[in-house]
Amino acid sequence: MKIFRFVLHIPIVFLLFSCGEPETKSEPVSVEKTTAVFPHKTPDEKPNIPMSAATERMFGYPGKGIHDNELFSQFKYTRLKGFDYNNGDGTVTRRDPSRPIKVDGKYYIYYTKRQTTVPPIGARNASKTTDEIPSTDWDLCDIWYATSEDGITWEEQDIAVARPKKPNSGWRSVATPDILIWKGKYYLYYQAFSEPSGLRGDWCPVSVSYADSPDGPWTHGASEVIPFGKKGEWDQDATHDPHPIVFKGKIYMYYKAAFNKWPDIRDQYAVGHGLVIGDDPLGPFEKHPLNPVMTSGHETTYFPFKEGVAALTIRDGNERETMQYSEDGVNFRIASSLSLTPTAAAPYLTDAFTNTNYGKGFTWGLCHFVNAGEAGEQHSIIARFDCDLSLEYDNPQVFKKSTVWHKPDVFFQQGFDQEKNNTEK
Ligand code: AAL
Repeated sequence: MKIFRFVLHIPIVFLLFSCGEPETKSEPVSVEKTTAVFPHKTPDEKPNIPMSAATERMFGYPGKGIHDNELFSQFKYTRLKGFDYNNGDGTVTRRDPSRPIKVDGKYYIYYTKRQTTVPPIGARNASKTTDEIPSTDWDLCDIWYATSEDGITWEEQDIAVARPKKPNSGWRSVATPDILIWKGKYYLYYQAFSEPSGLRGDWCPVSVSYADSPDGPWTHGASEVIPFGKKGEWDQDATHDPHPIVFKGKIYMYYKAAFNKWPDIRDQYAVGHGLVIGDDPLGPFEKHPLNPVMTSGHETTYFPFKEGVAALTIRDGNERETMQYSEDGVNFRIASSLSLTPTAAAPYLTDAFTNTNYGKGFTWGLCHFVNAGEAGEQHSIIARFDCDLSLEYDNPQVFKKSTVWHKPDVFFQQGFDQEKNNTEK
């Protein structure tokens, strides 16, 4: 480690004046004072000098600044072609895409699709739903799939996993799928609702279906593959966003649970991510004793990165809008702070399931926008994002800039009703 020591020779001249006395000039006294000031050129390694907490932290990130931080990127968005949304009237939604996989030169994605006669009436009105009227945007859904040659123009294929017959788990809705490739077979994990979302909360277990081909047919493999927590535990009634990767020869499946929420303390809503580990895709999976392993974020986005696992942590919690990294897939630390992050990000990864010991990251993926409708949040669309979170790609001019300037309108859209809020602050 380089040691930076700056010895300042400070010549201090004492001028003595005394009234009435003949003016005398003292000899200049040279006082040698040893001090250390942070240098103008950022050192490659942490200097051995006293530093403030913020300066110390500078040396804990994967780069000295965002320009050389492989876990920092801006995000650029592109509308997808090929999906019809019935003129945005709220009766068709596509959301929560799986990570794309590439098989025989074609990308495949799986996603939640709702096609209902009316838009959702909201979680709070869940008791008023029928077999035709959805509560939330992800109520009364099936899992569909689409393929693409370029990741921009998609061709919707068919239902991959349909709602099973009542009373099987998922009869009300199947949603929020993600994929695993394990020993040549394909596994889809998804939320299986047996009641309208919102009735007791966003209550659902996770099911898995498997197939020999990405085109299916899919066979139901198991229900409740991620065990709920016991009553009183953080994940007592929600296991959302199942998100498997292969790490250290095992299936590491991250999932989300919202706690502090229904029915009584909604306003203190918190999100945690847990980890279950297994070596059979149909289970059993064992919960990590340190769960939740992440206490910010929303939908799960985890990927093998270098020797460890990185996570894109959006939306909720004190550490929202950050990229995080851990050597062990369990103990995450902030690697960078982000803006305009993709919601429900599903990156295209070439090494999510290869048991790599040096993850490479990604340059694009899919995400969703939940407020695509003109009049509110009645339907979602899937979109594409591009970024530079890959060890094999560098485009600092586009992706490593610290600021993206938005037009004033973007800010004014977040209006503040001065009258309604009675401006006295
Ligand atoms: C999301 C996900 C889960 C929730 C709902 C649908 O985007 O976190 O899937 O249940 O919202």
